[in-house]
Amino acid sequence: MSKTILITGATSGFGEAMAHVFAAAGNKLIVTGRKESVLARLKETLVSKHNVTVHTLCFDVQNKEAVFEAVNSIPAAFKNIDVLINNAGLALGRDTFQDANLDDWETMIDTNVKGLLYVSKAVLPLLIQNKKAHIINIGSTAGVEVYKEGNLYCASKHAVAAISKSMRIDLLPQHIKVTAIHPGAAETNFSSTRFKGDGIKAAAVYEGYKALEAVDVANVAYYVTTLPDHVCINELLVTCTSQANSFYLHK
Ligand code: NDP
Ligand code: 8X3
Repeated sequence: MSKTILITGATSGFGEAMAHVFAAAGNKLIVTGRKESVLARLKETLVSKHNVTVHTLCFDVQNKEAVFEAVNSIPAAFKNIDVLINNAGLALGRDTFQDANLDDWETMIDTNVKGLLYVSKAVLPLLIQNKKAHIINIGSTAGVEVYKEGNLYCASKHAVAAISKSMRIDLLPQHIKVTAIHPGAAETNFSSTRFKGDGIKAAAVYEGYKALEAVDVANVAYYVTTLPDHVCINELLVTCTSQANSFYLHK
């Protein structure tokens, strides 16, 4: 049966791949991001390829007012949201605690933690009305183990793991499933953003092994939404076969 899926950070990487996977299965989509023209192109592609209904919402998850305004503007035909995917996020820098940049830390907290909270709070009344909704939070292996020079990114993803656990407890009476997906290294724009456009450093992250692709994570996100109403996958740690955890990557 067709569901309505709201995806944050749909302009690239996992979010874009999720939009394609959920659309291919005939779902109705609300795709969100910061880049209006990219969202418009994505909508055009999804509609023409999969013949689905798509609504776009352009906002920065760091901006509380913009988040609530955007969610309040969702047309009636899209308001029965079945699945919220909190995917928008980023790492900035790979520095020791003593060298890391405070602005980078603040952007990661504002995006990965506060942004996820704002979007969840704004969408929650619609999820509660739905009566059998599902929240999927994209964490990371960095939210399971802290690695060298990962300081604030790891902390922000540990927060995503903790928030997911807390949501799952508090939302039990509302019958809302909460799944935290923790991917390992995946080849997207993630490293280019982390290294601020340094393509050599970004490419080096994925050299010598076959990393996850965005579509792998999208397929996992889709899978967790296909289970019976009474079955909830609480957490999933997903790495490529060459990676065991944050520390062991066979190149
Ligand atoms: P990408 O950089 O390819 O995609 C990130 C998406 O998040 C983009 O659409 C980006 O939009 C959006 N985004 C970032 N900041 C904001 C913001 N303030 N407001 C709205 N949208 C925003 O990376 P991934 O697809 O890899 O990352 C998706 C999620 O997966 C992130 O939460 C990341 O931490 C997590 N992750 C990634 C892993 C990896 O190895 N790739 C592994 C584990 C987790 P814009 O283009 O405007 O910046
Ligand atoms: C992204 C994976 O290992 O760079 O969350 O933290 S890692």
